[in-house]
Amino acid sequence: MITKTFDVPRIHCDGCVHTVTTAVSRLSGISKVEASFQTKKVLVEFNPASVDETKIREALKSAGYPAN
Ligand SMILES: [Cu+2]
Repeated sequence: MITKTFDVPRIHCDGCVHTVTTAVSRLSGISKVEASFQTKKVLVEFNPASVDETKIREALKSAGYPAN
């Protein structure tokens, strides 16, 4: 497993946290998603054999929350 933290400045409330968590969790190979509106960060634990950073960034972007 790889753990990676993304900076996602558009996260500003629990609704955003829910949207982002759902969008990333939908990908296969994701074992943990922890989003926070206080820090505007999304921690993702994933299996690099199934998914990669690019796919996670695409999922965030298409949900309306592009990562820096
Ligand atoms: Cu929000």
